[in-house]
Amino acid sequence: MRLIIGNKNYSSWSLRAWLPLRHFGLAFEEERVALFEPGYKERILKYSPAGKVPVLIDGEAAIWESLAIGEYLAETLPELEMWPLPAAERALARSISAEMHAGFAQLRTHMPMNIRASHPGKGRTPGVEADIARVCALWEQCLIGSGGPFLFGNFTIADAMYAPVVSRFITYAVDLDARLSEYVDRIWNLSAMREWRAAALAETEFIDEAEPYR
Ligand SMILES: N[C@@H](CCC(=O)N[C@@H](CS)C(=O)NCC(=O)O)C(=O)O
Repeated sequence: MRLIIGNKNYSSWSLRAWLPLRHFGLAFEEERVALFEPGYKERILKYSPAGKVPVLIDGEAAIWESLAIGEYLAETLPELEMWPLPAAERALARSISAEMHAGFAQLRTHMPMNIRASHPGKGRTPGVEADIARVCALWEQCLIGSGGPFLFGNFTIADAMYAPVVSRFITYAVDLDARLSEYVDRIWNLSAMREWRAAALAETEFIDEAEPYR
């Protein structure tokens, strides 16, 4: 498999696809396309007519959209149990993953993922506060329901979908109760997440559109 991704510092959608591949120890090559650099769009369009990253290539198949990539991995590698097994939990995991994929626009706009940066307290508009409250409520619901340590017990695609929110909560220093802050630490310190973060810190590109605060 080959995964086409963007800058590790900024590309939250790329992280959502990359994290399960690495966390579950799957063999894949990665191709990093530095977004908004000359020729970047043509490089992505070679793989996907949607022109966005991530894109997963597996033989003849090209899969784009982070959640569709997660679904493809879960379906082709069922033994890895990337979704919870009980149908009701699986439905909840898919619901919150779809909610992330389609929503939280305020959080995504005003608190963009930026692993290298530290912006405590920035971007806290009323809409962002509402998005943060919703994320916290659904994390609490899942962690209490499953008993942890991840949203559905073991690490699933749902955790991957929220990993960039974990990163945002750290960059923008969002206060959390003890249960949620333990969850944030757990995701942040996964070995796959550490690897992604180290690569992000080594990047040097500065994308103006993703940097409202410097
Ligand atoms: N809904 C898509 C979003 C993909 C997306 O917006 N990717 C951004 C990078 S994080 C991108 O490719 N931006 C470059 C562009 O829009 O030209 C997914 O889940 O994969």
